[in-house]
Amino acid sequence: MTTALIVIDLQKDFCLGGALTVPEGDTIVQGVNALMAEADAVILTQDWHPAGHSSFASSHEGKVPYDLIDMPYGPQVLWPDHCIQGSLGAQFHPELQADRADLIIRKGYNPAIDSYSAFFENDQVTPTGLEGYLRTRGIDALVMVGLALDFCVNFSAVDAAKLGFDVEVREDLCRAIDLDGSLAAARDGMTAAGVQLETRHG
Ligand code: VGL
Ligand code: ZN
Repeated sequence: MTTALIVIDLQKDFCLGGALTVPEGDTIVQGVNALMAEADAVILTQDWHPAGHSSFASSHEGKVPYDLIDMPYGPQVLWPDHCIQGSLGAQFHPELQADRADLIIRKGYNPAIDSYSAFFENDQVTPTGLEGYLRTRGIDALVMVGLALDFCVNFSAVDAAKLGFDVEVREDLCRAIDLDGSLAAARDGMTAAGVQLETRHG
């Protein structure tokens, strides 16, 4: 098998002091760097929203972060403004060895649709192009790490499994937001989709 390491959204805004801090997000960086050495390919995803993005609570009158709204494509959690294109918060964690990446895939750039998954926007049909990249490189197995386990890692892993890739999520190299039981639901959904949840220490 040819294996790609997919590092999801290891960006400043999801780490300590960021706009949408994932608890302990910083603590996975060194372990992720170490895994890069073992992979046939290294791919980073980068959450990359235009200002005023429809997933921001600030774009909806009377709404606050973590409210849930109905979008034309389904329910959507509203977030604090985060990962705005070109902003400091959208940059990768400074200790992440981003220079090791073969590909950086950006997502969430469509003002009207959020994109948790590295493969499809939240309408679940608009592709990001990552599937074609992986297939044309002959990559058939994916190891996923990053932030947040219950949102972007979850959606990316489930989509990848549905597309037929062999998918392992290294839970020890992920951290979760855990909103209203989202972590337990994500674990169940990933397992049901055939994603292998792995934890390794040391
Ligand atoms: C993410 C919420 C909003 C993530 C991105 O990377 O999990 N979560 N945008
Ligand atoms: Zn986002």
